[in-house]
Amino acid sequence: MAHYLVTGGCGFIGSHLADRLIADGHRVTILDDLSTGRLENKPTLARLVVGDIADQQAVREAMEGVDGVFHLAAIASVPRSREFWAETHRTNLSGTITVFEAARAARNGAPVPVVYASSAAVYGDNTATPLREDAATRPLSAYGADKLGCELHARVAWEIHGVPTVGFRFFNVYGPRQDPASPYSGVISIFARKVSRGEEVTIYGDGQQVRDFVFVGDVVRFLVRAMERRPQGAAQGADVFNLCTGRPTSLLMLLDVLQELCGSRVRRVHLPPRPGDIRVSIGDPARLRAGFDDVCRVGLLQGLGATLTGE
Ligand code: NAD
Ligand code: UD2
Repeated sequence: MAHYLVTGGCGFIGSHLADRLIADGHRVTILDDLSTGRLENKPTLARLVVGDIADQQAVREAMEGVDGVFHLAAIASVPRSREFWAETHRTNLSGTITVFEAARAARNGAPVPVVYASSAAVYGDNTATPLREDAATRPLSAYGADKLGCELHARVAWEIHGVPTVGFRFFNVYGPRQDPASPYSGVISIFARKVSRGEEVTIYGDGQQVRDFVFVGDVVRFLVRAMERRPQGAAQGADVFNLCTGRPTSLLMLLDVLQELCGSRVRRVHLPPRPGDIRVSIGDPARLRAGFDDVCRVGLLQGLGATLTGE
C-alpha cells in the first residue's frame, strides 16, 4: 500500500483516479481549492486538504510523507485562459512548479515521483495528423503555452533536482462527472446533457473541427501504470507521452451519435469559432502503446453510453 497525493482530486479526472487508488488499497490525500471540483466527488476514504496549488506551504504540507504525486489541478479551459491570462498562468504553471519544488524533498528529504497532466494544446496550430510526440509544439492559447511550460520545468525537475516525472498530453477526455453545466466544460458533457433533454446545442464554427476523444477510465489506467513502473523506452527521468486513441471524430459526427443514442433530434445554432480554437487534433498513440504495452480500449459508442448513464 502506498500513500499518494492527488492534486485536483475533487475534479473530473482526479476524482476517478482517487476512486481507483482507494479501490486498489492505497491511501489518498487530495489537494483541491474546490473552484471547479466538487466535494461530492471526493471518495469518503480520501483526506481532503482545501488549498491553492500555488501556495508553497499548503503544497508542502499536503505532500509530506507521500510516496508519489498525481498532479491534475489546473484551470482546464482554453477560453478561460484567454479571459483570465495571468490568473490561469498562476495556477497552471506556477502551481506546477510549486508541486515539483515540494516533490524534491517530500519523503524524508528525498524526491518523490510526479505524474502530471499536460495537454494536446501544446501542439497548437501544428496541422500534422496524427500528432507524434516529436511534432513541433506551437501553442495557440495561454493554456497550451503553460502546459508546455510544465513540460519544460519537468525536465528541470529531473535534470537539476532528481525528481522523476511522467507527463501525459491528454487529448479530449470525457466521461461521467465532467461538469455539464459550465460553458467552460468539455463539449461531450455539454452536448450529452442538451441532447438527452432535447435542448438546442451551440456549435462554434462549422462543426467540422475534429477531436481525439479519450474515455476517462482509460486515462486513469495509464496514470496509475506510470506511477507504478517507468514506461519502457523512457530514455530519461522526464518523459512525455500522448494520451490519445488516434481516432478522429468531428463535432457533427459526435452530435449524430448522441442523437442516435438518445433517440432525439435537436436544433443547432452556429456561432463563430472560438479564438485560438484548434481545427484538427488527433494524436498518434504509437509511443504510448510501446511504452506501456497498452492502448485506450473504450470506443466512442461505449464511452458515450457510460457518460449518458453516469456510470
Ligand atoms: P477539472 O476542472 O474537473 O479538475 C481540475 C481540478 O483542479 C478541480 O477539482 C479544481 O477545483 C482544481 N483546481 C483548480 N485550480 C486550483 C488551484 N489553484 N488550487 C488547487 N486546486 C485547483 O478538470 P479535469 O478535466 O479533471 O482536468 C484535470 C487535468 O487534466 C488538468 O490539469 C487539465 O488541464 C488536464 N487536461 C484535461 C483535459 C480534458 O479533456 N478534460 C485535456 C487535457 C488536459
Ligand atoms: C480540450 C480541453 C483542454 C485542452 C484541449 C487539448 C476541456 C474543457 N478542455 O480543449 O483542457 O487540454 O482539449 O487540446 O476538456 N464546442 C462547441 N460547442 C460547445 C462547446 C464546445 O462547438 O458548446 C467546440 C469548441 O469550440 C471546440 C470543440 O467543441 O472546437 C471542443 O471543445 P472543448 O472545450 O471540449 O475542448 P478543447 O478541444 O477546446
